[in-house]
Amino acid sequence: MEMTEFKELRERVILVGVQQVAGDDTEESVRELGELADTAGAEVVGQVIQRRENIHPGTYIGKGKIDEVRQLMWELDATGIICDDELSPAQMNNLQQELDCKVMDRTLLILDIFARHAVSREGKIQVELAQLRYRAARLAGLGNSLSRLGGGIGTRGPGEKKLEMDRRMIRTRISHLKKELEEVIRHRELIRSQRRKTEQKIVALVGYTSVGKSAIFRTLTGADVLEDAKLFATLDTTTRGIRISGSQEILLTDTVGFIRKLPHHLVDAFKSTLEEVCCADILVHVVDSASVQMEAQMHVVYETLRDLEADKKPVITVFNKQDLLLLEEKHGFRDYRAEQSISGSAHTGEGMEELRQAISDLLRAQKIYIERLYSYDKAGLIQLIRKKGELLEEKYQEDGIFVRAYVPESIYMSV
Ligand SMILES: Nc1nc2c(ncn2[C@@H]2O[C@H](COP(=O)(O)OP(=O)(O)OP(=O)(O)O)[C@@H](O)[C@H]2O)c(=O)[nH]1
Ligand SMILES: [Mg+2]
Repeated sequence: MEMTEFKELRERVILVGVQQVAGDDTEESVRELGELADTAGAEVVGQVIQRRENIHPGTYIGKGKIDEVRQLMWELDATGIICDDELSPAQMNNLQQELDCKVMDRTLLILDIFARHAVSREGKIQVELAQLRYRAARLAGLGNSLSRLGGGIGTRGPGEKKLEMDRRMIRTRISHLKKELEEVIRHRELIRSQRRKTEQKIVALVGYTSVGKSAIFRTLTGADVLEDAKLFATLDTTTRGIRISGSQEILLTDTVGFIRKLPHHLVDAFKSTLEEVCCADILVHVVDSASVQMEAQMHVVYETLRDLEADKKPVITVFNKQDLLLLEEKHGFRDYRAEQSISGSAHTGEGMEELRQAISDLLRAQKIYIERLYSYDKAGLIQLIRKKGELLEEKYQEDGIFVRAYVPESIYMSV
């Protein structure tokens, strides 16, 4: 089937969720789904949450609820629904038949947002692959659903490219993308091994989405990375070398925000963008201290870090957005899982110097302090210290060069 250009109508959607346990986080999850829909450019016109013990295997929600949704769609003039969990191909098909409208789910929505935010070649390939796999499994139901509006959520590929719908084309495209991905990964490995040789320390900013990681990255680097109120503004890790204090240099890397209920095959697809987290020496956990969901979000972050097997790394937690708090709310922010807690604001700059200092101190703790006198014919060793360690002082004396420095363990024995 050929996709032609359509003018994009603003979709009017109803959110549909299932609460399996009373008092669980379904409501918060559906609220977040609404934000995701907004990020994807749709208008949320209503919401339906069904309490039932199990998700209906055939239609996601029960028969009675379907009737209720159908009625609501009509009343609110909605163009589609978005379910808060990933629908099976059968559920998508059945709902589509029952409701005769565009049926979407959380995964389709997240993929759509990812598609528009992916920046790097690798990010784009990963997103397109995930989209095509999702699509290939649901071609029948999804095909009807997507042709209904001609465009909108679910039809956008990386770089606003329209997606093709034909099964055979999908297969060819997938195998092509896989080859390209291998190539990109090989290249990245190369760069990474070079980076390891120079012993540069890597500090990664992690945290829930929209907490201000990119804002802090910007403040620390002066770099122009995308900072956006929309969810998932950062899809690819961005890495910059910065001087953290004195002659101490680090690679600072910004990462994509974590989120609850990120579908598992997506976690896999995007692990590569989070690999920076796995090879980091220090994690800076950014928290939105103005959010009522702060604790829950921190929990999701630590769970995700455990999934990534990065939960043993030293953490500095920054309680960001302090500027949004009233004076009496600014008290005792402390994360007991972290080496250090800092209250700050990327916007006012509060706490940023403290953060630099904390990173610097932690890195120093991982290095060994030396005070030595080198004869002039050993000057080459000082060059090595300068390159791999942190030279604090060098004094040219009659009897040689006096050096104070922090050196990494790897060269401690040889200098
Ligand atoms: N008031 C206030 N707003 C902030 C602060 N830091 C970030 N923001 C705002 O919070 C929103 C999200 O900031 P980002 O830096 O894009 O958040 P992020 O954590 O990088 O988000 P993702 O990349 O989507 O994971 C933006 O609208 C920022 O302007 C802060 O210290 N104070
Ligand atoms: Mg960001």
